[in-house]
Order: sequence, then C-alpha cells, then structure tokens
Amino acid sequence: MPQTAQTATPALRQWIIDQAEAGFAPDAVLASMRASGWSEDVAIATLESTLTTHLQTRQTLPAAVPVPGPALHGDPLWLDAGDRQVQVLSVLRNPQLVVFGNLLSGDECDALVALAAPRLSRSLTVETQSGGEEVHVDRTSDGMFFTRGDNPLVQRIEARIARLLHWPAQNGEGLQVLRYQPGAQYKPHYDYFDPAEPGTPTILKRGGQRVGTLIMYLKSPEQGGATTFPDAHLQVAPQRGNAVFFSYDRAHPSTRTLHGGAPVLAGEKWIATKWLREREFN
Ligand code: PD2
Ligand code: ZN
Repeated sequence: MPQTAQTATPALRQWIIDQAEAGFAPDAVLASMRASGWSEDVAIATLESTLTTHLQTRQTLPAAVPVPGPALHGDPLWLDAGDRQVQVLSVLRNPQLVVFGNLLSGDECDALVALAAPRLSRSLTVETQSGGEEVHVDRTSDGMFFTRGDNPLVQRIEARIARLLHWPAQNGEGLQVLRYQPGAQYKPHYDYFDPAEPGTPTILKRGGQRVGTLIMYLKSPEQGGATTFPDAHLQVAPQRGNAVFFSYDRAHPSTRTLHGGAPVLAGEKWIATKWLREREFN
C-alpha cells in the first residue's frame, strides 16, 4: 500500500499525543513520521487533526473519576443489598441510571416519614456564590437532613445503599427527606457542584464532588411528581419503595444527568435523597 493511503489508527493518534505531552515539538514528531514512511501532506494533516481534537476535548471535559453503581454484569433482575433483595426495573447507560424496586419496605417508608415530619422546614439549596445555603424559588418543597447514622433505621438503610452501590457509607451525605405538597416542584438542575462557581472549592473540601444520587420514594402522590431527566426524555414515576439512582463521573453536562422533580398535581410526594461523594464526607 502506498504510504499516502496510510490511515491514522487510534494507536498512531495516541502516539502523537504522547509525543506532544512528552514535550517533543511538532517538527520533531513530523520528522519521525516522515522517517517511517508517511508523506508530508498526510503526516501534517494527521498531526493537526489529532492535536486539535485532543486539545478541544481536554479543554471542555474534566477527567472522569470513579463512581458508585450496582453490579449489573449479566443483567440481573435482582440484586443482593445485604438485608434485602432489590429489583432492577430499568437501566440506562447514558446517562448512567438505574430504577430500583423494593429498595425500602412500606413500613420503612412510613417510619422515615414519621421521623422526618416534625423536623421539616422550607428546603434550601446550596448557595453557589459563597458555599452557604439559601431558600430558592426553584425548590418549593419542605425538607430536613438526618445526620449519617442518625438512628437505627437510617443506619440500616445506609448500610443497604452502601452494599447495593458498592460505595462506602462514609462517603455519603446525611439522608435528606423532602415533602412536596400540591404545586411543589424541583426545577431541573445538576446535583454536582458547578466548578465555575466561586463557592465550589469550599464545598469540595468536605468529601470532594458529588458523584451519585439515589432518590428513594417514600410516599407516592396521587398525580404528578415524577423525577424527570430531560436529556434522556425519561420520567420516573414516584412509586413508594422504589428509587432512581444516577451517577456522574465528571461535573459536566455531558453526563446527561440534568433532572428535576415535576410539580405534584394531587396528594403529597415524600422522598429521601442520598448524595454520594468521592471521598469520606464529614
Ligand atoms: O423529588 C425529585 O424527584 C427530585 C428531583 C430532582 C429530587 C432531587 N432532584 C434531589 O433530591 O436532588
Ligand atoms: Zn437533584
């Protein structure tokens, strides 16, 4: 085959990137390619396209980090979460998302609601300018936080989640319980902290980024209240005892984890959310 018909394999493109990152000037890389038989025109075009694409992806995408998640190889219908068998109802790969059934018993849902009810107040969102918290029109629910290991029920659920998602319980934030009354909603947002916001470095000192969210449904409304994923054109019905889990390996919209809580149209919706961090959260 004439050298001008050579195609740039992934291995060659990686070699070009490695040379550039090792500090070799483009002329030196070009000379090496010429010496191994590449025609000048094709070598220059390949160099240019490889390095331009590499720089663009590097600038726009932060590096991926490990994330929590259930063991889905072999497409199981049930997962062993230690003290409970959990149903796998739906799986998406992009975004990385799983809908679970039977994660909590009806009694556990009722008990969490009863423990949380006397401690509710208007939900706050993280105030990204300063790293503090504020009341926000995008989130019209009432809520409270349990501390991690707050009581035996919370401890049991946290151990179950750790086993199900293969992520240390210490990396979890305290369980948050929210109540949505008719009309209440949570407008679409990402759960990771926006790296561009000035308050984010302060927030990240406690356990690093959020890398996963588990939303557990404690009480179903009569109508409305789905958890929506606009990029995936998906809505998850808030069925008591079920849960939706999604992970995000970089703090970036390319994870397609934009999600919201649709307005409750009738009845009350109660959820418990567990956010998982990269490292121990204290
Ligand atoms: O209640 C929901 O469906 C919902 C939607 C979006 C909850 C959260 N985000 C959350 O707790 O982060
Ligand atoms: Zn959210």
